[in-house]
Amino acid sequence: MTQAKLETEVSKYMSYVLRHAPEAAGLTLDAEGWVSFDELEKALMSKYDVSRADIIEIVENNPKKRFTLTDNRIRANQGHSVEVDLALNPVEPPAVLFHGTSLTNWQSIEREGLQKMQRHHVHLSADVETAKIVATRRKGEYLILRVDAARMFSEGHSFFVSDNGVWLAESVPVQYLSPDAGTP
Ligand code: HQG
Repeated sequence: MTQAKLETEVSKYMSYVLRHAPEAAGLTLDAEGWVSFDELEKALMSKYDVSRADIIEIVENNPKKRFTLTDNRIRANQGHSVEVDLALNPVEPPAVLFHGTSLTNWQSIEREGLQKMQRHHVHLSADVETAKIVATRRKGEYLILRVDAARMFSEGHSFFVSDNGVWLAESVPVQYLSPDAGTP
């Protein structure tokens, strides 16, 4: 395996462990999702041929900055399904946010709005390109939704932003959604 391939595999495993299944690596997250970096390092080294320097590089070079490593602790910045409280403060969002999904979800989204499903929040992005990347990772035709975040915020809904710039909301009721013009 090339070094680049190995780093991608380790990074994916880190997302899996830190977001969804810490017990798979014998780890326990604290209430805010942090785990000792030494313990994570031990778990990764028992599974992969990586050094501490490699792991630090994976964290630093991660294209979406998925992890924060500080004070010898590490956590995933967003995307959890396990119970954690990231202790994010509500903030005013940009006027418009985007969500990319698959077109087949539209009937159900039209009925019940965007729901957080297995995660803690609905994930939104400030730019349409990111939404398109998320959408095209799914099978079939994609759909980009535009969220009227300004109106949603002014009508009392809270927004949060993760340390790596993903916008988060509890849900997005359908009256704030419209298909983006760029959608096929
Ligand atoms: C859909 C990646 C039917 C929703 C990305 C999505 C993101 C509904 C799916 C992050 C629905 C949930 C999250 C409804 C929502 N009816 N379908 N009422 N409400 N959905 O994976 O946003 O690379 O939990 O549209 O960049 O796709 O992992 O969310 O298609 O930030 O760091 O239900 O994952 O980040 O899927 O992706 P997900 P997502 P990472």
